[in-house]
Amino acid sequence: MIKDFTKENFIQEYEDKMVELFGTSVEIAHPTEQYFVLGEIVREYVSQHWKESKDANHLEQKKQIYYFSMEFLMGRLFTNNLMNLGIYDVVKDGLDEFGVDINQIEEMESDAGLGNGGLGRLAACFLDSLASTNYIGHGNCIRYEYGFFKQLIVDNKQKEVPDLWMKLGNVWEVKKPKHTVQVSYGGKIHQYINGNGKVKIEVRDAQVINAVPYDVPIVGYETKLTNTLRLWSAEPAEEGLYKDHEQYIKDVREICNSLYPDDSTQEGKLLRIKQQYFFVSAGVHTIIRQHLRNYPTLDNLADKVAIQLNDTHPVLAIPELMRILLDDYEYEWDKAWEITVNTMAYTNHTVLAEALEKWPIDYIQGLVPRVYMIIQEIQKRFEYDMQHKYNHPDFVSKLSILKDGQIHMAHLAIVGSHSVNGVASLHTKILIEDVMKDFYSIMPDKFNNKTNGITHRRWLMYSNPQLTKLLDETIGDSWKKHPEDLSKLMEYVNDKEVKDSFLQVKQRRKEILAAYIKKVCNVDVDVHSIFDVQAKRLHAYKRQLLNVLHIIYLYQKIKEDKNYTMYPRTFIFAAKAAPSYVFARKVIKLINCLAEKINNDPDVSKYMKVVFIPNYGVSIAEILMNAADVSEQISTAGKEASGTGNMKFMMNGALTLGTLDGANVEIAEKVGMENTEIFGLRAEEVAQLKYENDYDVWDIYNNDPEIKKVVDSLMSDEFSDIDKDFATIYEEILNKNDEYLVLKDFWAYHAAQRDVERRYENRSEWATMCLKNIACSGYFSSDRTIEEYVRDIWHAEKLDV
Ligand code: HBZ
Repeated sequence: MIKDFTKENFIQEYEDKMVELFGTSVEIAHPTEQYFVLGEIVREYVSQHWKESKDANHLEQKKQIYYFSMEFLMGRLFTNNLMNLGIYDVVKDGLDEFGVDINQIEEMESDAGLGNGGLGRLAACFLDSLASTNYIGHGNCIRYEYGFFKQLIVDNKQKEVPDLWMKLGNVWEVKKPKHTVQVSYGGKIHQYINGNGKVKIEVRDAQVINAVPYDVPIVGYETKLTNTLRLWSAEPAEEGLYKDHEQYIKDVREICNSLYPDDSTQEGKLLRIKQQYFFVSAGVHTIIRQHLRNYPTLDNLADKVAIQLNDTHPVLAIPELMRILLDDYEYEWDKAWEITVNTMAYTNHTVLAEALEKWPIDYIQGLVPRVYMIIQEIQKRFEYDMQHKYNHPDFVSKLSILKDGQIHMAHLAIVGSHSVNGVASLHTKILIEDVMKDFYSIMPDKFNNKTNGITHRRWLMYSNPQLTKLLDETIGDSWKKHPEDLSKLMEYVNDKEVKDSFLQVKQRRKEILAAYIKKVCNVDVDVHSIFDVQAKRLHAYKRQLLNVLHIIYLYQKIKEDKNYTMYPRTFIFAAKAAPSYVFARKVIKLINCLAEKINNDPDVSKYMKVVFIPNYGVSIAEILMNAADVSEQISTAGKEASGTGNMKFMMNGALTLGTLDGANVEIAEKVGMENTEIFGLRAEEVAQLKYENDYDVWDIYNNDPEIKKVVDSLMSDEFSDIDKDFATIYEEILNKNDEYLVLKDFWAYHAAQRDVERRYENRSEWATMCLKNIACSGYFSSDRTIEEYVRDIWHAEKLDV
């Protein structure tokens, strides 16, 4: 709680600020004015902490952690910041006095949607946990003008429109022009011998672009420590304007225009690399500048700085740091390499071959020629070393960074970092035993697991105040600082009163979600039905299709058999598809078509409704996850690196209906298999099937009339006015031999769904099971994950502000 932040002081300040900024009085101010005034006041308070944090940081000279990520899916910051500062209630009461509803102000804020999905949200959770556990952790990213697209559903199809997240400005950011750095592209390499007889390398005639930082304060929970998320924006540099200034301005503009411009084309790829180099180069420059302000040398950089690379997107940081050490600070290669490797650590988030980044050599060479020279040198030395040690050309070639005209970014990341981690234990096992086994065999010590986590503050305390209250009343509030204390709830899992209260809380959350569904989808859902939620990016391996085909199966059953009954269920989906991903878009259309058909058919809609909530993002997740009874985590085993949605559902008392994939494995371990609904092939079985080529989808299709009927419905006009509208999906299953084993797992999934119904009917046991899930979810707080990164990789110390 901030000293002197009383209701009276707040009211006075609010009135004064309103006059100062807008020359109006609170009573007649527009909601946007209310929003800005409140933002301004809160930012001023935060700034005081920010300053004190920077002072303390400067004085203590603790190790600095930098999280380099092309994405930070922050969501809204208002509630989070007010709550973390401990001033939410004072502000709410103060606003009440003016007749201003705090919720209305909260709703004004746009989600900072600077990310695609799990990887970006993980970065945001990590920032919250770093500050809340008292570590200095800076985020480094791009200030995208437009975040991830806004999804509309028009004629049952996904339509993308730009996400104007900054249309009202961004109350949290502070522009810091004095910390501008320059980033160079292209140019010609020039080598010469300097006065000391040393070979010097310079890039001449490069295109220079200014990188201007915007800093966003990251407020920790019940601590003064306030960290910084630095978002880089591109601006023209004076000297860049001298030739072809129109083209130059265009080049500058496009860098920060939007998140992941389509990279299926050459221009898309080039732009993507430009973006990556932009924030990485700016970030590394700043780190060096900052370090040299505190120390006379860069020799101790790795002792004082840890850079975590969130997937391969920021991996150019490795050759960039080398470049600066070699060219600007005249380090010898070996010393520069030692510093670089000891500073860098890499997190992998996928085992899907198509998602592992590879860039054409000539693109990188053209865009950043000196960086490319360094990558070549890294490759040459690494190859020499390996050849020397193993004398096995085939083996060495498998490890190559440069291969087939491409740069394998993951290989560069592994070679250039001292730590490589997966994000759940199964995922790390697959990296070690399969995807990266050759690297593991020669550098086993680098590899480690860091199971993901989520901030229990945003995902439980703030988004589910009803459950928070129940927990506080039952087990006290130590879990807020020490999430592992949620385990105290184990004592109450059979307590009738607690169970009833939990069911009431869940009911309330379902009503809140139902009201939202009514508002945005105009569908009435039964709050006594089972809320079954699948919310995540749309991708074949996540198998939304399995869920959808099962709904078609139920639909057909109900239609053909008058006696077929089932426990009422609301199937809720939320997902964005990559704009160029044809199959994923079709699945979205299929879900929406099914919803239309089913919800309007009285025979069927008495048993089930289907809802597709558009524009899934952080704010929607905040009302969706905690209203779920069933959490669908049904990826093909071995494909989902971790998942983090699964943890949010669990923490809010939903049953995981899932395969043994990603972090589901650890969820099942912690809470016990009997408190989950696990089904389907295991990762080893999937691997075995593929390895032995022992699966033929046509066997199932031809011999199982019920499945055939479901699949054939995709080729009829049953769910769409357009004939064979879903042929793409049909072909995806049958012509690609059911790559993600949807049909193979179909009956196991159906049996699991039947079992869910059976269990749900026993309300008392269901409540016990949900409470056990909550009690065992403390492990999945990102506070725990951060402590593990600190212990094993970063070796940083806490800062006392
Ligand atoms: O990272 C996700 C994983 O799929 C998920 O299992 C895991 O829980 C999460 C956090 O570790 N991966 C992503 O979100 N990946 C991307 O969004 C991505 C974005 C651009 C790319 C590749 C992947 O070029």
